Amino acid sequence: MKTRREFLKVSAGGLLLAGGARWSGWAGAANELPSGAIESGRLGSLPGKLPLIQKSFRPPNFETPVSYFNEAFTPNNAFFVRYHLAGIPEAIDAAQWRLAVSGESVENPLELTYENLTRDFETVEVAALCMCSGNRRGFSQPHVPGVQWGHGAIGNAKWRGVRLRDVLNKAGLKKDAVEIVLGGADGPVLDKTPDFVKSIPAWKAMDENTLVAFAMNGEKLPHWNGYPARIVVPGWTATYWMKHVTTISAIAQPFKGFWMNPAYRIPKGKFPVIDRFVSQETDANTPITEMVVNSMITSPEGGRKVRAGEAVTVAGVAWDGGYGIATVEVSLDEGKNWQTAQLGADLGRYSWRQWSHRFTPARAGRHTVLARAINRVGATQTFELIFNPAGYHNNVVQRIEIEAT
Ligand SMILES: Nc1nc2c(c(=O)[nH]1)N[C@H]1C(S)=C(S)[C@@H](COP(=O)(O)O)O[C@H]1N2
Ligand SMILES: [Mo]
Repeated sequence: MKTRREFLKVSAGGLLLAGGARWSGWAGAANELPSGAIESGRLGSLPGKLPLIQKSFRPPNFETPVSYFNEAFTPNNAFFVRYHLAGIPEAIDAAQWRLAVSGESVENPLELTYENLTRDFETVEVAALCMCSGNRRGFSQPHVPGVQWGHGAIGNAKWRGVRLRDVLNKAGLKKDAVEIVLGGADGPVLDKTPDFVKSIPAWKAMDENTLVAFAMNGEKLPHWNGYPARIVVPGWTATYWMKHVTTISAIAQPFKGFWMNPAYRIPKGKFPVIDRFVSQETDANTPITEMVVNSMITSPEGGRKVRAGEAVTVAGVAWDGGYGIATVEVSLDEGKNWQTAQLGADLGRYSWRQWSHRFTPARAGRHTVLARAINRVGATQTFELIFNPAGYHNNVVQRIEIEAT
């Protein structure tokens, strides 16, 4: 089998941009976050992407300006980008790419070409939200280390690919498989840095919605979102959604690696999550699994001026780990009374759900709008941050202020 270095050219600096980075200046008011955060941030761009809010350049971490979330599906060229390591192939030739399926818990190790992957299995499509575990980490109080994400380390897309289950079955998955280990084509620049390798429980890998995806919103995956193929784990935070996936390995014991432990852990019992990752649990903590119920106000932008006596539409999106959104409620009086918002089309239980609410500010002055989602298993958002050292699962109720004149 070829090593990944043989078929992937890795640029020494990690990222290679002709002529260097292109700065597009500073984000203006149009990119202000709805919570009124001071988070305007610098816009930067990656080849093939529109200007996005740049959190770091090496490795590339870019978030999507909230205005794009007024669309049900996030455009590929505005979709956020998150990498841990700077050794990212500058381009991958799908004809040279191989996906190795191996491990002690498969009967027949396989190596798939791009053609095998796209032609030898049934193709399916799932609408699913891809959200970084650390989305909104920048709002953590006290501050915690890590990429200081605002609201934009999230995006909704239609993922097309094949079921990971079908690929594993083709390799003859054995009953003793406990975890499926996923590796990608990017790697560390320094030998000391642990390679980004993740595992998921065998049961989640065998879920019919877990995919090896090769298309996103009807197009090939953008390079920065995992071309030519990535893992899609609907309902679970994106840390498991391995990009440029090259290895899938089934093992009969828990996988030990830095990115599974100590990284990506949450304290046990603090969050209302149902999915467990039992083989990785310790007495104190557990790997992050599904997303908690959450929502975001996407328009109008905070601080907007409106006319007293004229109707305004507040809109946004709501999501959870796949149980489905039951209701979104809006409060115009700091949470004393709540009105039911109108829900948009149900695009599938792993997609986010759009919502909107029309109201008329009767008097001039400041109006505060709060929004909260409730899912079909009765979970809702919190008003106080549930603090945790990595800044995960921030589902604090969002608010915007509107000035009526
Ligand atoms: N190969 C590879 N896959 C990866 C990562 C990475 O660093 N390398 N980061 C993961 C994390 S933490 C996130 S949030 C998502 C981000 O997906 P995106 O860059 O397509 O938005 O990719 C996941 N898959
Ligand atoms: Mo992430």
